[in-house]
Amino acid sequence: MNLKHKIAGQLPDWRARVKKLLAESADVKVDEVNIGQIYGGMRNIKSLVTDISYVDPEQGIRLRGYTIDDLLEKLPKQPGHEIPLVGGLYYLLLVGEIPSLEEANEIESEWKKRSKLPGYLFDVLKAMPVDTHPMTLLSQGILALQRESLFAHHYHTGLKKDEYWDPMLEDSLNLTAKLPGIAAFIYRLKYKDGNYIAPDPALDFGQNFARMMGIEASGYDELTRLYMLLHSDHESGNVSAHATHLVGSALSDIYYALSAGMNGLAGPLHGLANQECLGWLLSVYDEFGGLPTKEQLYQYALKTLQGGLVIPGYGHAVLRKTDPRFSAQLAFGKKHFPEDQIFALASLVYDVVPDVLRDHSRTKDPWPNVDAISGSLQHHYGVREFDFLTVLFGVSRALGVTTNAVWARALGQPLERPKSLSTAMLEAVAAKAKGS
Ligand code: CMX
Repeated sequence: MNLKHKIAGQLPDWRARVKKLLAESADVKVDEVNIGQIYGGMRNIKSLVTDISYVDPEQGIRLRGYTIDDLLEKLPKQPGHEIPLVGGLYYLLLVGEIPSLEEANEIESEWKKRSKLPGYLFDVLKAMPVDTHPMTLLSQGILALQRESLFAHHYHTGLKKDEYWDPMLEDSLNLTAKLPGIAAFIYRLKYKDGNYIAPDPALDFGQNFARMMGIEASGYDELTRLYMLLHSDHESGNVSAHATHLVGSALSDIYYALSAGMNGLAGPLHGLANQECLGWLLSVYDEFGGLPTKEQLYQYALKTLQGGLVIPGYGHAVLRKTDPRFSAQLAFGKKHFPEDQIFALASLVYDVVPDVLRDHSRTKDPWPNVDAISGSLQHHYGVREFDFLTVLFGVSRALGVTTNAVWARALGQPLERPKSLSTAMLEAVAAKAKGS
C-alpha cells in the first residue's frame, strides 16, 4: 500500500524531531494553569499535541494546515463531481499531503475491500430494543467489532513498540471502511424496512453512503462528501477526540477507543447539538406556520434564553467567529436549494441570533458553529429523524480521530494521566497566593 510506505517514510524524521524536542526542551513551560481552569473543564489549557488539525479562534479549523476553502479547492475530485473524495481527505489527514486523484482512489479501494459487515454485527444491532438511541447502536456496533482488532491480536502475540502504528492503521482502515454501512444499517433498522443495502464497488464513499441509506435524490452523495470533510477533525481537546485519545492511550485498540469517543459525541453539549438544532428550527417554523419575520425570530430566541435554554448551534468553546464549516454548508444550501424553507430559516437565524446572544447572554462566541445548519441540509434530502444526525457526525469524526490514533501510536504517545487535587488543596493554594 502506497499509503503505508508514505507514513513509514516520514516516521524516522518525525521520531527524531519529537525525541530532540523532548531531550532539549522537556522542561520548557508552555502554559500556566489557574483554579478557574481546573474547575472550568480545563478550558484552554495547552496540554495536548496533534499535527493533524488546529482550531484558530479567529479563522476556524485547519486540517494539516489547510482551511476548509483550501480543501474544497485542492483535494482531488472524481471527474464531474463538486465535492472532493473522502478517500483523499483521509489520505491528507494521515499523510499530511494533498493526494493525487490516484492516491485518493487508493484509499477508496482499500475501503471497498474492507467494507463487508460480519453477520454477528447485524444480530447485535437487531437484538436491541426498538427505542435504543442510534448513537448507542453506533457505539455498540463499533464495540462488537473489537474482536477483529489486529492491534489487540498482535499486541498479545508480541509486537515491537515502533511497529504499533501498522496494525493500528490496518484497524483504522478496516473500521472506517465499515462505518458507512453500520450507520446506514442503523438508519434503515430504526426508521425504514430494516433491510441492509450492500455497497456497490463501482461507487465512491459518498455515492455508496447515499445508496446504503436508500436516498435516491441527486446531490446527497455530494452533501455526504462535504459533511465528512467538515466534521472530521477539530483538534484533540473536544470531547469525542479527547475521549478516543484517552482510551487509546491505555493501548486499547481503535474499536474500544472510538466507541468511547462516540459515547462522548452523544452528549447534548457536543455532537447531539445538531439534532437539538434541527428541533429548534422546526419548533420556530411550527410556531409561526412558516418563516417568521426577523423581529418575531428575535423574540422567539429571547424566549428560549429566558426559559434557561441555550440556542443550539451557536457558541463555541474555542472559536470566536462564524465557524467556516457553517459557512461551507450555507454556501452548499444556497447553491443547491435556496428555496427550501427549513434551510432558509437556518439562514435567517444566522441574521438574527448573534444579536440576541450579544444582547442577552454571556456567551463569548455569539456565532454559529457547525451544527447550526447541518440538520437543515439533511432535512432537505429527507433525513428527518433527528436522533440519527449525531450518527452522521460520528462517521465523519471517526476519520479524524482514527488518523490521530495511528500517529499517537507511531510517535509513542504515552498513557494520559493528569493529576487531581481536592477542593481543600485548591483553597490552600488560593490562600497562599493571596498571602492569607
Ligand atoms: N445560547 C445561550 N447561552 C449560551 C450559548 C448559547 N448558544 N452559548 C454559550 N452560552 C452561555 C453559556 O451557557 C454560559 O452561561 P453561564 O455563564 O450562565 O454558565 C455563557 O454563555 C458562557 O459560555 P461560553 O464560555 O461562551 O461557552 P462554553 O465554552 O462554556 O460552551 C458551548 C460552549 C458550545 C457548549 C456553548 O456555546 C453551547 O452550549 N452552545 C449551544 C450548544 C451547541 O451548539 N453545541 C455544539 C458545539 C459544537 C460541538 O462541540 O460539536
